[in-house]
Amino acid sequence: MNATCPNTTNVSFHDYQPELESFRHAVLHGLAHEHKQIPPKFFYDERGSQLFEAILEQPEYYVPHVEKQLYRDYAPEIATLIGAESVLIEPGSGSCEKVQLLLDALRPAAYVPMDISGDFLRQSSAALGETFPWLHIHAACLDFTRELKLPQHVPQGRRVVFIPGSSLGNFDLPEAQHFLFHIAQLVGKGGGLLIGVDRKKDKAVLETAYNDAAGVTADFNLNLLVRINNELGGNFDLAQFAHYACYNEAMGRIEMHLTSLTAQRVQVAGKTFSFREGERIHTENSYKYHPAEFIALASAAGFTCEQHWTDPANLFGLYYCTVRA
Ligand code: AVI
Repeated sequence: MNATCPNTTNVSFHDYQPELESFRHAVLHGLAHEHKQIPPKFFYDERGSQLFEAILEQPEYYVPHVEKQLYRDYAPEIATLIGAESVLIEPGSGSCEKVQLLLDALRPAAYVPMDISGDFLRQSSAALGETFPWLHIHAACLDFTRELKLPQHVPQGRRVVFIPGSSLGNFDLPEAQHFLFHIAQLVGKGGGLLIGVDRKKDKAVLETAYNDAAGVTADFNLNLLVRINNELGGNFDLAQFAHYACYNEAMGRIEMHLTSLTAQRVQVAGKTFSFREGERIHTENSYKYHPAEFIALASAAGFTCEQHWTDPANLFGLYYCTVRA
């Protein structure tokens, strides 16, 4: 279904009606597992999205500040590498905030934001279309982890996928490999990938970033239980669970969990789940990559790294890769 957003003629909206994985199914299945787990995509209800925006403002969570500075510093160089009149594609575009730091330098022929949340995508694309009236926006509402396709009538030009925010880190390694492979297929030979990926670093810096002093990341994590209580008739007592985030050095990832502070039983959707004291629900992994590790991962998916940039403290990596001929 195609429609043009009401107030902006430079924005078209394409709804591929993504199937939403049932929260109920994921929770009942995940809590019945020997190692209790709930996928991180369920963090993002309205309150969860607001809390995530607040995480981005926390001084300890260096990712957005450092990454944005890289775009400010290197936008002209990035634009020279990508070339004019490209088609810039952003899976999981959210608020379309970071791309705005590149658009004036890049002047793409079209921008294709993709998001699973139709309402959010409509709002952010319309706002972007007003700020950049010259930009042709073809918004696609889809689940990019299941299908990665471009709307019809997207102009010709080098296709470049843009993935900021280290979102790749939330995929396990085989999923990350798979995702990069699909991106290579979408952009084709000579097509590009501009991607921000968080780097491995001192454990204390990483753990501080996911345990901010204001407790916003803790609230974000615990909000999952609030969601279960509200949407699935759960009776989690939030005072009996605690946010836990640690760096698993062997796996190269930050892990987030919710720890049961006592032995207890909890009801969800009419089913009972028992927790031992100290038992955890695993809620998120955030993988970190040394530049050589990311470059090898991208290479296995068919990409050559043309250029990479980092900040003076080597916290974050930004990579521009192209698909090998
Ligand atoms: C969305 N994603 C890249 C964030 C991360 O760092 O893995 C999610 C996040 N979780 C806690 N803080 C931020």
